[in-house]
Amino acid sequence: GKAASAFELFAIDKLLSEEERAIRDTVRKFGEQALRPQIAEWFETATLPARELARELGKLGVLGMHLEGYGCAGTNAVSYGLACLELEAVDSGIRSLVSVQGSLAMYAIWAFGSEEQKQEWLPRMATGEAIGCFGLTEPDYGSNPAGMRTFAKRDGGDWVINGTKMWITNGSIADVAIVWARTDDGIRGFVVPTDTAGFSAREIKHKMSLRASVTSELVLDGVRLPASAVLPGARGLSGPLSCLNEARFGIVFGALGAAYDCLQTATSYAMDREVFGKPLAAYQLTQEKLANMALELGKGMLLALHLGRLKDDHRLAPEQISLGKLNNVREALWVARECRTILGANGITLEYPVIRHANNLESVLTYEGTSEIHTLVVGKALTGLAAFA
Ligand code: TGC
Ligand code: FAD
Repeated sequence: GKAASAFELFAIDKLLSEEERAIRDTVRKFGEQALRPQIAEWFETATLPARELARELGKLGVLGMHLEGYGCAGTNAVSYGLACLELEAVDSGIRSLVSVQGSLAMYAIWAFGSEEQKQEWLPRMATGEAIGCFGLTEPDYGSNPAGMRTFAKRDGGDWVINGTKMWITNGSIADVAIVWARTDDGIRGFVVPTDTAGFSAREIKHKMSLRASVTSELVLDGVRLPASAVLPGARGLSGPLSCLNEARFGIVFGALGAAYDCLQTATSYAMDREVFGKPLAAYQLTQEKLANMALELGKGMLLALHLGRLKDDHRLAPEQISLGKLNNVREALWVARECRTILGANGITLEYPVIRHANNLESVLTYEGTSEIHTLVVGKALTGLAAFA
């Protein structure tokens, strides 16, 4: 018989424009040719060639692709989501590089920066010549960034920043860090060139997840910046949280890419693998797994596309992004683990992408707001009662 993929079964292509499909196919081809052959090695050795990759991704046009002007492509939100899905089908670490660059660092400057800051950084970040990172989380304040300790004080016309940021993607390879700090005037964002005296970054080693991604600790020890370094348009926690909305949106699609890659792998494995005299895919228990996974993938994609259409219509609310991030990452992780069982012992090796995706998705479940935090955002939307504290 003929085998269809989960997305084919749901006729997902019917919901995409010709341009959206073309962008998706271009990113998919890049992923298959330039990334997939090397990804397992980058993961195993924890050596992502991020600088070269950033330039290639810049050439591909995906860095800040959903932003307008300053060398950015200005695509719609759905296209950006599809690009995230294709990149994460290779590895969540690659999608992280693109998310942090485009949705966090570039978006912060694009949405809240001065004209000067935009001109200085955005065109070079769009080509991947300059790499950005986004420092919100601290060692003692992850889910609750309102408690941050990093402080920026005025000194004449200057700002002087002291503090530590933790778990910062691209931190030790970045040319520019967007650093969020408490001031006498509430939380503000700063554009910090990483060669500024007093700034240092240390790569975090021994990760068992997102190994094909650079994660770092940032130390700001008396970092002195001119008045022009502050992001003029961002005041209070809504500044960084608005950037998170962008990156979380990309993850709603991205996580499905990792799950899709697992399901494709497990399906073809089950058709080839013979157990007790016939293909594993011909057993009802296996088909039940495949059917339930295809359902979650298809439903997740319908949700992602619905949220994408709302976003393109400027009607997407943060709590709706939480619905998508919570559901799609949770289900993607479940799919990855279920696929792992289909591969048996082969499921635990890097010969197949499944355990790599499963391990990566543990980080995706935690970053950009943990599943518990998104549950509480949804709970607040349903009841009007905040249960965070
Ligand atoms: P709360 O008092 O509710 O709000 C404070 C201010 O923020 C506004 N706001 C938002 N604005 C825009 N978008 C949102 N999603 C917003 N949520 C809230 C709110 O209106 C208010 O504005 P104003 O003007 O009245 O001051 O805030 P809270 O302190 O109770 O916190 C709420 C909570 C827990 C949901 C929030 O703190 C949160 O989302 N925590 C999770 C932190 C998080 O996600 N960190 C991620 C760090 S970056 C990262 O992980 C990158 S990984 C990237 C990769 O590699 O892909
Ligand atoms: P905590 O906040 O200490 O949470 C621990 C546990 O407590 C979690 O299960 C959490 O859900 C739960 N919890 C917390 N509050 C509540 C509550 N009110 N009710 C019930 N349960 C609760 N951050 C950045 O700023 N920039 C980056 O680029 C970045 N990249 C990252 C890359 C990786 C690979 C990882 C793993 C993390 C990254 N982060 C980044 C940090 C990430 O955003 C935080 O890890 C995340 O927000 C959770 O914070 P935490 O680890 O301090 O956990």
